[in-house]
Amino acid sequence: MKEWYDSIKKAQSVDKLEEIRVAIFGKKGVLAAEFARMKSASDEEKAQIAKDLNTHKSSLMNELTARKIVLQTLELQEKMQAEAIDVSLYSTTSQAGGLHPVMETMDRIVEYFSAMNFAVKTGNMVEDDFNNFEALNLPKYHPARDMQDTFYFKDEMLLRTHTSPVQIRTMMSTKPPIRMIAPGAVFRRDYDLTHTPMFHQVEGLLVDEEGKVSFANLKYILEDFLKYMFGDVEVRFRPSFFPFTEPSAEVDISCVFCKGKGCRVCSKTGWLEVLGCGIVDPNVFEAVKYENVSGYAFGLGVERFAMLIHQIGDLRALFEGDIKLLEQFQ
Ligand code: 2NM
Repeated sequence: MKEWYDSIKKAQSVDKLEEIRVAIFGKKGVLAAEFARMKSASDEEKAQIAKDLNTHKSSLMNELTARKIVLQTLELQEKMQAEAIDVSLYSTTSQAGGLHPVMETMDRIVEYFSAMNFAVKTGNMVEDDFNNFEALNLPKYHPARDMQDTFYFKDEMLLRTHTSPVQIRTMMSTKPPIRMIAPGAVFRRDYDLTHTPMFHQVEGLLVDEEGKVSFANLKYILEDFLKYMFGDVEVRFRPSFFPFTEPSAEVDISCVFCKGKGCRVCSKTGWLEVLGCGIVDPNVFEAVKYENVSGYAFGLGVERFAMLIHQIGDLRALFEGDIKLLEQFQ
């Protein structure tokens, strides 16, 4: 009998164990054979043999059951290990690309103004002093130039600090009326938690005959635009200053995070600054040799819009190219 106990202990699979079970307990198994042999024994012997055989029968059954549980557990573990899937791994199937949230936001802004009949114009990122500063009522040594930390090349060439040179070049080469926006990358020597040396702007310009363009016109379109971008928000205009517009205003929306109640993002004010705008300064029209015209202009930072729309708290997330972030914007 000992060999049968050993064979149970040594069985390495549930299948093998089943073979052993049949060999012991089956109709043609060893136990049946032993019980059959018993018939030829004497009566006293029979009782003893039957008792021994029954003891072995039940302990062999116990051994089998115990071993079966061990083997089943092991086999399940092996199967699970073999079939385990690392859900954080990328599949080998092709991955669809998607627009970066900054570009998606820029497209949406462009879409609004295109629908309002604004032409979309682009220009060069490398500009000259005249188009980036001088024509925008920012003469040399003007203190406002300190506000623009500029990347300079030699010969008064520079990386544009805003997209306004596109407006200047458009006015220099086209007769009024003008209705345009200039989306694109701009550059400033600024790098901290809330500033990157390259970011994106959309600026707009509308010029028509003198007296035809009012601050009310500007206010109307920007309010409509901001509701298109952010949904049901409050909009307010605050007096401000830009060298190229007079009067000038900064535009706030009620905080999209706390609905104006006051939170960390809006510094408890309930308002978020999103735009700058104003009536184009006569000095700008003089620089581009426009006469008897009036106009409005505005400018905004696209990264800031994207962050507010998608509730992205950290500007750097937009520049790190982290696939796991970008995948969420397909
Ligand atoms: C802003 C705010 C206010 C602006 C002015 C002009 C131009 F070329 F017509 F003079 N372009 N963009 C402007 C005005 C930009 O950005 C915050």
